Amino acid sequence: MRLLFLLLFPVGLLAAPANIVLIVSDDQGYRDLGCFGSKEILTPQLDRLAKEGTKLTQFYVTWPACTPSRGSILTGRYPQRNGIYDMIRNEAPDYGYKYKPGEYEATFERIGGMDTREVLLPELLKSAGYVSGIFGKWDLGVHRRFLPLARGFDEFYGFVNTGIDYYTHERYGVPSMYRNNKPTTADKGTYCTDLFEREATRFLKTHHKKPFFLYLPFNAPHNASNLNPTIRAGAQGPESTKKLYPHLQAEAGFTERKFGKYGEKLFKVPNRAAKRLEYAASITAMDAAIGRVLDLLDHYQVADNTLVIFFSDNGGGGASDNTPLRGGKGQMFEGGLRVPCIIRWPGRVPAGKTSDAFLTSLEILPTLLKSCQVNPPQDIILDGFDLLPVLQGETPSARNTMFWQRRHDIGVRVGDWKWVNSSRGSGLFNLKTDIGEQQDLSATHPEKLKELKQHFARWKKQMNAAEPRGPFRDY
Ligand SMILES: [Ca+2]
Repeated sequence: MRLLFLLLFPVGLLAAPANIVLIVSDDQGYRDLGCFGSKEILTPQLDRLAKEGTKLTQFYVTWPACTPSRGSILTGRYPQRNGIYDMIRNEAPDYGYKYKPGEYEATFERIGGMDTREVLLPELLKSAGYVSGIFGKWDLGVHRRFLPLARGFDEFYGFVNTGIDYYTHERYGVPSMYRNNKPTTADKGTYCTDLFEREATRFLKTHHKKPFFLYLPFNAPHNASNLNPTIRAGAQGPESTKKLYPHLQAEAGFTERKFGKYGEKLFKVPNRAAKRLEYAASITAMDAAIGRVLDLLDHYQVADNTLVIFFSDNGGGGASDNTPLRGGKGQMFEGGLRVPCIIRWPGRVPAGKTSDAFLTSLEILPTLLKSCQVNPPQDIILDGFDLLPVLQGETPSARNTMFWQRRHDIGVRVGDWKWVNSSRGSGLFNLKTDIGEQQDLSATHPEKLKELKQHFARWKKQMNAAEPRGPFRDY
């Protein structure tokens, strides 16, 4: 019977390995998409993606800020397991210090990186004949042995550090844009979202006939990493999309304020409306770029065989809206960790549905390996599972626990219960009845609190026993 079936239908049509387009935005708020309830931010293309796919409302990342979250996406492992459990960044520019070039080269931002013993997703896909490209934010190390081409990617155009000015592509005055293994300033002055779109569409034109992995981590709507406090106070949007927000343009202006780290000096900085305007415009520009990538998948008639995943690398900061979640970027409350996520795979993932299953970015790598018909490596512990059967309604989510640690801040979710122990606030919350984490139930539910603490202790023990991985582990 099977033989007859194979004779009647070309094997390729039965189950071709999927193409992947993985789109990650940077610091986008939980509500900062039309399809996640924003009445203000214009995201027609992401809304289209949600209409054609499934929207995930309880999807978490592994860390409330950039670098470790991105490390987990590509390794499928907790930050504490793969060794990147803090930022690869220098704090000194935050305090107004400007590095001399030679001095900067020896700082952690320039020498830190994802442990080379970690196996990243594109490396696994390579064995199955995939071509992989990354266009946008790398954030996992600058030395050649850490750069995308050493980690399985075939092409790279983007910035190596954790944030840049959208136009100069500099990080606190230092050029950060690379093409493959070499720094480049060839496109200085051009809005970077346009450049990532240019490279992504070029990649698709060249490679749409092969199985491909297109990783598109935009920097939008992250703050510009500029030494000038007026610029660095927020994102940067192009004029073309700013004009779509006339109410914010009308209110945009400046205000004067001090920055503790810059001393007593008064700085003229954008007011709330001006910051929101830049932020909103940067999202809408990214949305348009995403639309052109989706159009190209249609044009090449590969959309039906392409798994498109979108989510934000962590919760929204500054000018974002994380409603109804508490807190934001950097925090252990839901606003820092729960992010908007959309998954589209025509015919495989239900269209126009919303899933409230408990899922995380640890599920991304196993899902992609399964979709690409690549066996997971046997000697590596992965922390997630294939989430497609959950979206297909075949099985409930296998995830019942999730753990977060950022320095001394801790977050634990077990079932509907969440325990937060952090410098920004603490408590035991029932997310089922209190999504905003307003009511601390630790006094009335001491047994539940004890149970969550025990879960955390077991996880911590497991992470401490994991293979030693750099650069943060104390070994
Ligand atoms: Ca981020």
